[in-house]
Amino acid sequence: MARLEDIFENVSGKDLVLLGNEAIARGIVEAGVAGVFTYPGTPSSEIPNTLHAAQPILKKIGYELYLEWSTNEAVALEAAYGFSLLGHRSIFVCKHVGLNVAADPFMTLVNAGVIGGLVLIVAEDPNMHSSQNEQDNRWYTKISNAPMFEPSDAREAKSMIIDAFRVSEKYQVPVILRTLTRISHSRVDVPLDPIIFPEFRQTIAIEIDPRRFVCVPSTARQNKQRMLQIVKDISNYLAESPWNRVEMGTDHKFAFIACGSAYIYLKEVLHKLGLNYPILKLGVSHPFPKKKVSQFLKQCSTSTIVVVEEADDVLETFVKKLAFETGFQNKIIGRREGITPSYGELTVRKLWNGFLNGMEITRPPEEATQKSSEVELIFSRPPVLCPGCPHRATFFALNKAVPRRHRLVSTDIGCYTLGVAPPLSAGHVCICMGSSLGIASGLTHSPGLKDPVVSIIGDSTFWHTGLPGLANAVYNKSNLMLLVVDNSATAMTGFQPNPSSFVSHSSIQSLAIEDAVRGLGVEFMATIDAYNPKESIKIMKEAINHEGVSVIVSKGECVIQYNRREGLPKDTYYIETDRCVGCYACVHMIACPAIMWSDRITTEEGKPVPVIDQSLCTRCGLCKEVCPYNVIVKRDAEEVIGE
Ligand SMILES: Cc1ncc(C[n+]2csc(CCOP(=O)(O)OP(=O)(O)O)c2C)c(N)n1
Repeated sequence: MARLEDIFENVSGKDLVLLGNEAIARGIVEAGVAGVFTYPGTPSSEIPNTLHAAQPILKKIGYELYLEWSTNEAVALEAAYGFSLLGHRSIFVCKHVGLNVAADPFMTLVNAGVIGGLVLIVAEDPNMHSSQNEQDNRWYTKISNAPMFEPSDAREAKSMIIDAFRVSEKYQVPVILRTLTRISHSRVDVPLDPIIFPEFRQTIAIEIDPRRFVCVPSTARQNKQRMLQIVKDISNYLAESPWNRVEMGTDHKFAFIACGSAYIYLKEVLHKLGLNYPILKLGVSHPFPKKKVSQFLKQCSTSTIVVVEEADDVLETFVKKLAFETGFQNKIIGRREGITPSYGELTVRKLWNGFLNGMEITRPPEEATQKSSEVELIFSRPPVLCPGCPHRATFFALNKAVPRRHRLVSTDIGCYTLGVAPPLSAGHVCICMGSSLGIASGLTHSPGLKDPVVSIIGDSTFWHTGLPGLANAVYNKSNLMLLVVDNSATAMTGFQPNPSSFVSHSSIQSLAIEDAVRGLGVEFMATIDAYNPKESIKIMKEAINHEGVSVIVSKGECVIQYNRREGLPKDTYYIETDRCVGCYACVHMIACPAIMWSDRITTEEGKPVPVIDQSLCTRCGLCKEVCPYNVIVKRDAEEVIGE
């Protein structure tokens, strides 16, 4: 792993092995970006995380970088836009669904255009390793007209950033750079280029012309025309872009058009099969490089054209449309012929199989087939709440206060979504960030509702898109109980701060969720300690019986964040196995991963006894609260581990 000092060293010509997102972070600095605006989301989070950690190093070499974790992606994009209006280069970073949140400002600001360069780095997650959906954001280029760069690997991603800014500034449009999980999360050898120091331009010379930037209908009409002209101009400019290049081949039965990481997989499969066909590799996919593609189609007049891309059949659609318009008669194959999968992540193996099926290529020698199946060795490991997670304690109390069978729970996106699994079973519905309150509110007004409605939201999600839902519930007199599970972190994506986390990334005073709740006119509001279930159960029972919106803020810091800062508590918890009767309440009620079966000890009746794995236990003590026979006791950790 490269050290931050090395990643941001003010040198060029040196090679470093970098994580894709580290390379992108370096590329941002090489492009002289002055402002970074983001809301975290896998697989993009390490880009701002790396830059944030590097801020002191950058400061030492005289590079001033403003970085903020905004409350949500729409706000982040708007802030990045505002920052760039004074002529500075700014970057917006999000995961693919983040662009949905930011879509409203995005769609209009593309037409109004930018002054300083503005690049949107949007990271997609095919196969939904850490996401609620799979979506191909290349469609956004079609509906917005924004140009898009599509790197194949981290090296290209880094180099494309500076070019994306050149296009953005030359044509005064925001530009998207599309990355994918495998680009962001794999390590490659990356050459460092010189760092450009942000020029803080004279703000006086910049004119923010209301006739362009205040998007009332008359302005919007002009802006749309402006944008359409820009698309034409960019198409001409990009026709010669070195990012769209042809690699000639020796065989001509097939010819390939590929983009993104699919290009890398294509190269590997061709290599393994010992094939050598021409490839048109597209690095700037929008505006669709018509001239380049029609030239290629002409050159490959005897070939079947194979389109290889990850996610949807976007490129294939455009190539087929162009072929129709230009009268190109040869076969064009891709998704429909099973070359690439219709959902999930593209892999070398899937492409390999696609070739064998869709292109009728003869089965390769045994050795090569074995190599292509290596990827299958990855185990599937479903995520669970960590040992000691405060959300587990809150859901345990909820189950005691409002029985599972007699409630409807609208949950939200964060670590707490994992509480949906039994035995906690804290969730019936979850769609996207911030949706818990809107859905809960709708449920309460739906005729025939019999059970009380509970909504669950995390602290980061509360600020992200929870507030409008809460205002709506209060205003429309919904009868629901909201549990804000406040762990003082945006934990699921790696502990980025949010407005109410007390571990702030700046000297800014954090905001209180309770103040916001009170400000919205909620009549029943209480704060509980997540690790004090007795008190929590009592308050939850009162809240659920309250007519109208009741809000409980359940506070318990994320145990990983806490233990990293403070270390493990001195005392741990221990099951006195000789007194255990084998009721399994600790197992069945909280399902803590640190509690496991002993392979040696049994009760008098011969039932296996649970034990606490001290290497996993974070010493939260919830199991002690749960045990009806008081056989779980607090003891000095050193003594227990020494036994
Ligand atoms: C629109 C959108 N942006 C970002 C994400 C990524 N994301 C998933 S969970 C999460 C963090 C939620 O934090 P919080 O609500 O505090 O819950 P915690 O994980 O701390 O329990 C984020 C940012 C997403 N799924 N959707």
